[in-house]
Amino acid sequence: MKAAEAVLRANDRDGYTVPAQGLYPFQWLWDSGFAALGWAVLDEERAWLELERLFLGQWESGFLPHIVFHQEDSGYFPGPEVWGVRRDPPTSGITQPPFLAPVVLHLVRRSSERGLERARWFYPHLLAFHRFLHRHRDPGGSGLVAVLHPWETGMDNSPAWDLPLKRVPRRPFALETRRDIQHVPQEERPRQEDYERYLYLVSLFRELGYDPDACFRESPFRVVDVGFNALLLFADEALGELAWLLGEDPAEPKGWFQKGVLALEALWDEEAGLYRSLDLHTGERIPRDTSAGFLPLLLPLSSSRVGRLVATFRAWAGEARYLFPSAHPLAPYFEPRRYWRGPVWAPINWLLAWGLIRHGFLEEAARLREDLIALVEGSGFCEYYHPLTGKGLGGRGFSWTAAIYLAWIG
Ligand code: 9WN
Repeated sequence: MKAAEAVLRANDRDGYTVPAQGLYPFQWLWDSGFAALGWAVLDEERAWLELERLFLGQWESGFLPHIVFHQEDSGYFPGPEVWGVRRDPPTSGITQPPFLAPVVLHLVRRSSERGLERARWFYPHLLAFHRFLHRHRDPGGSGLVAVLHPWETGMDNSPAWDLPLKRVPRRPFALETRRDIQHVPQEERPRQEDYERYLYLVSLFRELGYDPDACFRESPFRVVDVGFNALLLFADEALGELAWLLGEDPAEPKGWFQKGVLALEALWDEEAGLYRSLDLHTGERIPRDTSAGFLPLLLPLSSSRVGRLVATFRAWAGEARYLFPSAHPLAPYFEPRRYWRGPVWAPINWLLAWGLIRHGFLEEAARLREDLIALVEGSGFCEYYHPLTGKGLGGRGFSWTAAIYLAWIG
């Protein structure tokens, strides 16, 4: 507990938490949601502050960027000069999984009347962000939203993006420009080819002035990510509950939630026994099995659907020493050391456990918790872990791993 606290305190930058010193020296959207869960165990006030700092980066349109560059630091690429977003503080121009309303609700539930007062400030800001996503990322009103960049999914080099990324041209740049591989071995990071495509998309959105509708129209990468959508719908549900607690009208978030939960069924793949993401350029589900496909467990599902999903979960569990691998452990694209292509990630364990508990699968949820605790106690607070050996990978002294550990044992 003390060691986890020390990680969060070392990564604290006067009110916001950097994911890891050196590797990620700014504030990231979904990382801050998880960091707040850890801060809540230590210092409730600090948890609220984390989220307030994040909203300093919110745009007038309601859009919430995935990075807020609160201070200068040349240790990360691409930095603010590449994004070219002229704001104070500067930000990136893409978003990340909107995992914030459930965190606010969690903080309200843990705290007293005062928590509800804090939530009152967040409500319109969260509503504006969700409205942005439902309007500009789902212009046809399907109920599900699109992501336009693999970084928006938070699972950057997931095998699920291999096929849709092929449509994205490469924007060659020198390997030395990258900072990540100065901090972490290259075999644990996305490949250079992927980075060149990531950078192409950034320059395209910049040229389009980050106009949301133009970006949606023009992006060669347009995907309905099952993970992003499960988290958005989970957050819509939480937003509806917050509205109710605050005496606001919950109709809008409730409407998004109900429509989205029905629409999500289009992502179910009966043969795989798992949800899969949809490539909007082809209209086809992407034939890759990743941990994101289990995130709909966070939502109300029929018991037969949950039963099948849990059977798939157990099959994966039989193939990995440590849960939960980010890609199918028997698939040809499984790479147990490379980032989102196999390793175990603390926040995903936590989200999956939350979903399993919702549906009464307490044993599976307990295994996710025990495995994460064993990984941390064996290898320290790493960014991710090898699912077969338990070796720690990626950045060290990692905030979300420490925060989830605290939330679980605190
Ligand atoms: C790009 C900060 C972030 C996480 C993402 C993770 C990684 C960034 C990168 O680090 O992405 O946003 O440069 O690799 O994939 O989930 O939020 O921890």
